[in-house]
Amino acid sequence: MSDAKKYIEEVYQEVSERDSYQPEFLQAVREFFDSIEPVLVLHPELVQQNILGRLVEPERIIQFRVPWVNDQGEVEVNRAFRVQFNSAIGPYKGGMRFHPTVNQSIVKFLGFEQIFKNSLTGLPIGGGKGGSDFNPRGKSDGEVMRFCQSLMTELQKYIGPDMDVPAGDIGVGAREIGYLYGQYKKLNGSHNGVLTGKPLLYGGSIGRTEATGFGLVYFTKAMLKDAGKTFKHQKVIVSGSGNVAIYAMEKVKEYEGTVIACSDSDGYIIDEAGIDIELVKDIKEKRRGRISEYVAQRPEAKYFEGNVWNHKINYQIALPCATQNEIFGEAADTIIANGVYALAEGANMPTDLESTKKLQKAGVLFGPAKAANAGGVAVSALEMSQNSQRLSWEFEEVDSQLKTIMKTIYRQISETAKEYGVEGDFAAGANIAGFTKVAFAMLSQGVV
Ligand code: NDP
Ligand code: 2IT
Repeated sequence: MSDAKKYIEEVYQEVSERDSYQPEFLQAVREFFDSIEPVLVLHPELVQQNILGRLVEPERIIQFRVPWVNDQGEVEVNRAFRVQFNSAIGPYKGGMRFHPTVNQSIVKFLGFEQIFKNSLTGLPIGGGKGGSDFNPRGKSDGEVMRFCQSLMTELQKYIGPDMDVPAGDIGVGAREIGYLYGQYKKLNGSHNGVLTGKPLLYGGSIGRTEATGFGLVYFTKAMLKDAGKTFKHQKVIVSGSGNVAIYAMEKVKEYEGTVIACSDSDGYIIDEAGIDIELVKDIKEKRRGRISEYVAQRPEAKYFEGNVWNHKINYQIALPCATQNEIFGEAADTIIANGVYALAEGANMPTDLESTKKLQKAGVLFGPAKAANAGGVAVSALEMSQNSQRLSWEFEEVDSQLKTIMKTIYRQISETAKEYGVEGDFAAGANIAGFTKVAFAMLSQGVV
C-alpha cells in the first residue's frame, strides 16, 4: 500500500468513526477518496499538510429551529441546517433542500460534493448546502411563506452576497426563493445577490430555471459525441419530474431524442410516443400534482407504482434526475440489460457505489453528478456576476456561456482521467480535477 493510500484510509477511518451515523456523507467521502490517490502520490505536500483531514470537516455547520404557524393556527417546528463546507476558492455556494428526509448527513453529502462541482465550473465559488425537514407537499402558499420567513429570520445572520449564497434544490424553487428573499430584504434593508434562482423581476438570471436540465444534456451531448453518438432517435428515460427533469426532457426533445418515461416519488409513467412535456409542466409546476395524473389525459401512456429504474424496456440513455441512491440493488443490472449505453446524473449521487461500479464495468458511459449537473450552480454564479454588475444578460448570452462551461467540464474531466491513467473513468476525472484546484487553494492559504 502506498503512503498516499495509507493516509487516505487513515482519514477515512477517522471520519467514519466520528460521523458513523451519517451514511450518505460517508458514501460521498468514500466515492471521492477512491479516486484521488494518484494526486496525493504526485503531491506528498498535500498529505503532509493533511488536506483531506481538513476537507472532510466543514468549516461551519449551523443548525436551528424553525417555528411557524400552520393554517389551523397550530405551531409547528422544523429543523434547518446550513453547512458552510469549504470557502477556499470563493464564497459558500449551494442550494437549500426542503424534504422530510433532510438531516445532517444529507446536507453534508450534498455540501461535500458541491465543493468539487463548484470547482469544476471554473467560477469562484466555494461549497455549501442547506435545507430543512419541512415537507412542502400539501402545504398552502401561506404556510410555505410563513415557514420561509421564519427560516430566513435565523439564516440571514449567516449569509451574504460575498459570504454564502443559497439557492434552490429539491422542494425549493422560484416560490420559496421569492419568500426567502423578501424576508432577507426586510430584515437587512438592502437588495443584493444573497440568493440565486430569484424571479426575473428582481435580479434573477434568465436561464437559471432551465440551467441544470439543459446543462445536463449539453454535458451528455459532449460525452456522446466523443463516443461517436448523438441523441437523435435515441430513447431516453429521465427520472423525477421536477425542475431538473423537466428541462432535461425539453432539451433531449430539441436534440431529437425521445423521452419515454419520467417519474415522481410514488411511481412513473411510460409513454412510448414521447412524454408530453407541457402536460408534465402543467401537472407538476402549475398544479403541484402527481405524475399519475398524466394518464388521464394521455390514455396511451401507462402509470406504474415503484422505481422506474427497475422497469424492463429497451432504451439507450438514462438521466436520473430525482434524488440520491435512486439507482440501487438490481436496478443497475436492469439498466444494462435494457440496452443503456450512457447514463448521466442530473440528481446528486443518484447512483450508489455498487451500481456505479457495475455500470462502468459493463462499459456504460458514466457522467458523474459533480460534472453533469454543474450547469445549475454555474448559472447561479452568472446570476451573482449580473447582480454585481447590476445588469441582466440576454438568454442567448447565458445559454451560450452555459454550453461552453458544460463542454469545458466534459473535456477537463475526460482529459484528467486520461492523464491519471484511468481513461474513460469520468467519475475519477471529475474528482481529481475538482479536488486539485481546491487542494492547492487551501495549501496556498496556510492552515486556516
Ligand atoms: P424538484 O423538487 O423540482 O423535483 C424533485 C423530483 O424528484 C420530483 O419529481 C420528486 O418527486 C422526485 N423525488 C424527490 N425525492 C424523491 C425520493 N426520495 N424518491 C423518489 N423521487 C423523489 O427538485 P430538483 O429537480 O431541483 O432536484 C432534483 C435533483 O437534482 C436533486 O438530487 C437535486 O439535488 C439535484 N440538483 C438540482 C439542481 C437545481 O438547480 N435545482 C442543481 C443540481 C442538482 P415528488 O414530486 O414525488 O416529491
Ligand atoms: O446541487 C446543486 O448544484 C444545486 N442545487 C444548485 C446550487 C446553486 O447554488 O445554484
